[in-house]
Amino acid sequence: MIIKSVKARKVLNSRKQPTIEVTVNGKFSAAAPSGASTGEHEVQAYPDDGLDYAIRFINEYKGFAGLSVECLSDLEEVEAILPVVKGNPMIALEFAILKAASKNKIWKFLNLDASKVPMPLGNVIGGGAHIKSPAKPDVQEFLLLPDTERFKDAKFINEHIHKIVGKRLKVKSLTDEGAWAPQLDTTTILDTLKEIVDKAVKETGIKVGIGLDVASSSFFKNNSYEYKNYSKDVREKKLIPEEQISFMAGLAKKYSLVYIEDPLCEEDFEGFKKLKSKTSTLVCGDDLTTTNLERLKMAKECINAVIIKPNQIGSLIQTKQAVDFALENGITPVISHRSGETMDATISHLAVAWNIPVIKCGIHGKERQAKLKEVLKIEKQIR
Ligand code: 2PG
Ligand code: MG
Repeated sequence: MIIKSVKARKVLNSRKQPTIEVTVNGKFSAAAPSGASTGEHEVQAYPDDGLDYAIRFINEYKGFAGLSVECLSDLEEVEAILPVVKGNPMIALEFAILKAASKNKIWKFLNLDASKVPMPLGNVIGGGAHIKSPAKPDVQEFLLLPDTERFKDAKFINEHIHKIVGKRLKVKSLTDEGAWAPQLDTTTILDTLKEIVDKAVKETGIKVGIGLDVASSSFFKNNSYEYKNYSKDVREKKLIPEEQISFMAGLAKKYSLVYIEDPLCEEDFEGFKKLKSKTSTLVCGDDLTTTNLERLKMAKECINAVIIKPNQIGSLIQTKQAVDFALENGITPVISHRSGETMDATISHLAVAWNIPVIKCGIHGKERQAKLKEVLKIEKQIR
């Protein structure tokens, strides 16, 4: 595919915040998502001069026309010309180029032999940085991870449990990612969720486990984890790192958690390692690793799963390197949406093309459904 034209413009994401959309060759468009609980080590989302500058730069740049893109590594040339618009603009641009090069079949363009679709890790209840209520849960996300043969069944069970949880908790408000936002503490939520999940598994015969994204850096202050909604009886509680590790290991055991993301703060590699040795659940880095190969290398012995968010590193080439490193080292890569999302479903294609076994993309809301439905569509093309 030869690039003929590239146009950028401002659009709104699911949080109604401005983001960048790039269109290549007139009809292949992609937009970048953005996070609320961003890691310290993520690349800057926009250049110092801001989103408008990045849009102007892309629109005025004359060097795209004539570039040929036949495989992923051809994007190296694009990344080399545009170091000034790293972060979100680069990701929107690279996604749009891949769409144009593949005529919207990115998975096939990147990997003709792809044969597996990922399992959806879906957010059913949330708190933390994703809502504003005072009595919100400290933990940012309570997640569901099915284990099924067909994606259809996995999508179904997540949506089924999401509906039951809404009715049971009698909440109307949702987090940015379409998860229920009750005013409850972590263990009360886990008690209820476990009961609902166990019943649903029994009734449907579909396997699904509970996970957490603790996003603990957001409440780690002065060397302790400052809970504001610790348990039914104790509101405020400070845990030092050793206590946080025991608390997390205890939750993993009591609720048979299958996945814990960012249980410790983003600098505590040793803490992750200790927790990993105490539990058989997936211990996942997100703010810890920020899709950065160097940090992933540092975390190699400390985690057995890693979040992959292309806009954390602002380069698809480097994103792929992180995925490959994870796969080669027995670390489960989990490709992920951001809390501020768009209708773009490129991550669904990357999951399939790059053999990523899990996609974290929410359950409820049109931006989350767009990604789930895209996986369903790809599953039909593969089988
Ligand atoms: C996370 C993400 C997505 P954000 O922490 O994993 O769920 O949140 O996009 O706000 O960083
Ligand atoms: Mg996270």
